[in-house]
Amino acid sequence: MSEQWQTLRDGFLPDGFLWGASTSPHQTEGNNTGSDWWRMEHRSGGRLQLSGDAVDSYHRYEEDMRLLADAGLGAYRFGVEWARVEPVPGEFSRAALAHYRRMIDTARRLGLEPVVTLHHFSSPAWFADEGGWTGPTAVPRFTRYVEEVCAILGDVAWVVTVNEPNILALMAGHAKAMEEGYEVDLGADVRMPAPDTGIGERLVEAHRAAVAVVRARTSAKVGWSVAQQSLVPAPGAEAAARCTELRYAWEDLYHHAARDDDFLGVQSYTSQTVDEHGVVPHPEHPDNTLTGWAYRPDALGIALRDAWAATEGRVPLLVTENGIATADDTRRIAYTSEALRHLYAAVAEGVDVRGYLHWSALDNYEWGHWEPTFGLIGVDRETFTRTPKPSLGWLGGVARRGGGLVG
Ligand code: IFM
Repeated sequence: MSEQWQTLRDGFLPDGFLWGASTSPHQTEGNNTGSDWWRMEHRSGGRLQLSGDAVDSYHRYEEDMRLLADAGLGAYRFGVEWARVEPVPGEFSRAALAHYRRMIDTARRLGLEPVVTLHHFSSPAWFADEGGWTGPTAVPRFTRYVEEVCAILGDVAWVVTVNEPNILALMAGHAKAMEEGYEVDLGADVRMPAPDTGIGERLVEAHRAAVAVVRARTSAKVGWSVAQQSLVPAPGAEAAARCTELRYAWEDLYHHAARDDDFLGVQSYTSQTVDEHGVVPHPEHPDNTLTGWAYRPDALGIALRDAWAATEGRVPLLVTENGIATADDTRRIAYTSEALRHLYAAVAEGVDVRGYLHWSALDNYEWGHWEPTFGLIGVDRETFTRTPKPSLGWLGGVARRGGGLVG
């Protein structure tokens, strides 16, 4: 790809383009003891590593934010943890809400635009006991929680209702299958079944209810964020037909539901081929990342174009996650600069992209595992000392140059 993006022309990216990084509560806060994920970790018989203290961001969020701001970034995406806000059905914790309000205020004071996620994979354990996303109370329970959180979101500009509803649908499907006694293998080397569209439709219902509440009670732009698969058909009509079918279950169901939203969050890591049998597992390759995914920085360009087409070019896109699990920070910089080149190429074609939030601000708990490290900042899990990696300074420099890739 050409070097034309090293210095960007003024006005190439929209005014107010957000440059930042993302986290989620369960992966960083620590001791999320009331959540379904905490319980699942402890019941997994060692299959899942424990989140424990995570990286103690519940107490150290100011330090995390300051590192991002000092590096030159201007936005921080973080989440509100439902299990803390509503520890018992119908009982809301004023102290937990005040905590998240302090996070919003701290971000603003440090010059970071807060992007707030209302649900990022984890739910209260009691919600799981009521049947979770497939149970009868899912939509009213979630809506009620969102109403309470809106009390602290009045001046927040960006709200994500549900993080990766397509992966949440997949997880809810797996949880149901496990309850019914089936073995579930989530490895990168297996042919994954597509998310259950019935569960997806339930999540669409919850999202729509949440959007209505957020719009009625705040001035925020509201949307949700989809885990883009960047599926590409293998040659042949059968593979093309299968790809269209799978694209619906994996992402278009969620894109179509976003057509009237204020923005759509795009989350991209890799791309996969679809053949007539389904999504082809990532082939073994020395370049594969620590999550076993193929090294595909070009996936971001595919993801942005797919999301733009599926929302009929009428919903602005915000990259709410993009990154790589690697222990080699030089690789993180290489991956991210290549991904940004693909983002710029999509913008040059007319795709409306409003920001880039890297996953992740910190090395954190990768849903059952600690080994895949996505962070711009390393964390010593004994002392919780934060060590910024060169990639943090590099991305901050890109932000300061308005997207220019070279200093
Ligand atoms: O860590 C996750 C995040 O919680 C959701 N999107 C993908 C990331 C990397 O797997």
